[in-house]
Amino acid sequence: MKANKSGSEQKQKSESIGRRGFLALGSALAGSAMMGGKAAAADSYPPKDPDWSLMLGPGVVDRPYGQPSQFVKGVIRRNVPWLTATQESSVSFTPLQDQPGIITANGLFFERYHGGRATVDPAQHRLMIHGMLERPLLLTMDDIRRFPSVSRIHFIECPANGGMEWRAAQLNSLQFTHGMVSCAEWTGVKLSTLLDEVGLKKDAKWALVEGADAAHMDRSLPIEKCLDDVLVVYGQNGEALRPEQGFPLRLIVPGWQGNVNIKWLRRIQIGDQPWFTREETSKYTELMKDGTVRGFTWLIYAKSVITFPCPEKPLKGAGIYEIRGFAWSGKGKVTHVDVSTDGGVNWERAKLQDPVLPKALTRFTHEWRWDGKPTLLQSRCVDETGFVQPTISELRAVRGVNGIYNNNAIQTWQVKPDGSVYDVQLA
Ligand SMILES: Nc1nc2c(c(=O)[nH]1)N[C@H]1C(S)=C(S)[C@@H](COP(=O)(O)O)O[C@H]1N2
Ligand SMILES: [Mo]
Repeated sequence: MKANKSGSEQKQKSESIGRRGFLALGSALAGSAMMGGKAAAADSYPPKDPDWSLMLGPGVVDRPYGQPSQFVKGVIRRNVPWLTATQESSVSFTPLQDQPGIITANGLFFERYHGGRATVDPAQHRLMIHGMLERPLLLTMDDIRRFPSVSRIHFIECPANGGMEWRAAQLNSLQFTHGMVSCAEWTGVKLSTLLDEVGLKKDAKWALVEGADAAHMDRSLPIEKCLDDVLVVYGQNGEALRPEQGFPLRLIVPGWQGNVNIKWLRRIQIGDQPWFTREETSKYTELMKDGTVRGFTWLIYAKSVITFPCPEKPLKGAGIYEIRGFAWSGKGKVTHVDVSTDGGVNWERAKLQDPVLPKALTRFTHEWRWDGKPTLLQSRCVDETGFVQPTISELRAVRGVNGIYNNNAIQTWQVKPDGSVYDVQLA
């Protein structure tokens, strides 16, 4: 890049200059690798033929079920050992720092169990629909597959995502601060289709949905939501639902807290009032600043996070980078994401990458020239209802710090001169 361009000219042409800058960086890195300790590896660089191109590889069905490359190690779900007393009532986190697109690989989808991962035989599994309706039903998996089907891409986020960061930044890791969100393409039946089949009675206002795991996890859902976009799914990203996600059948409640997305779904009871189950009294309520408790806080509000750079993915020297991240909202589509490279003083509009889908992870990118100085990176999501992702101070002013759930605060990553990145909070 020429050094003698005026500031305004550089700004106008930042797109094209940026692109050339990226390329220059690429060749510089290759050059330094050749001169460094990796000289031997240069024997395999083009135009020479590397060893692996001089012999046949394993043939088809060498691995009847595919796996990631043996060189992709460490891209795995992880847990925080001190967080829970047992592994059966616990959570593992998605490595968002290594997720390139909006779909989470099935093997990396975060897990949240209240009673461990149930092993359910699909031939023995039944879904019972009963209560205030005309025709109660006991459905087999074959029955469920005969109904008209739909496929939708939606995130699931546990509202405890970020719950360890209410008082202070304490986990120096994107995987642990944000990895309780994942996104998949789900295939199954609209719950409204099933409810149409059973015929709701006039006073039907609520549904109790219950799982077949040891926790028998159950939640009350308002009938309006059930008739809107709730799905009963058996397919996940091109294959059967994974056991971790509730094989053979789970509920998807788009944009609502993870815990209402009941896995190993076995029962739907229709009634005229909520059940006030353990999960909506003792659990999944929020202790507010004034000592009152909020319940039935179902919605996931607008949220975003920068996934590159992040603590797991530091910067390698000053230069041009593409800041990358995900944004999502339980209210609908993400309309824009702003990025700040100076701790929230100035904001620039990031690019949203297709597809931009309602209640799905949405990818954003932003070109940035890092001057090598310490700085603070942030992203801020705005959804189609105009809701703006808040700062942690704004959230604390309303909710205090007693709660665990629904921390959708703007994340701040501190970049140090050596390129390392830290989880911090601004006062
Ligand atoms: N039956 C049953 N359903 C359940 C749970 C459970 O423990 N049992 N956990 C809930 C919680 S708290 C969350 S956040 C989501 C997590 O879904 P995932 O494990 O597929 O990521 O499932 C929900 N559905
Ligand atoms: Mo959850």
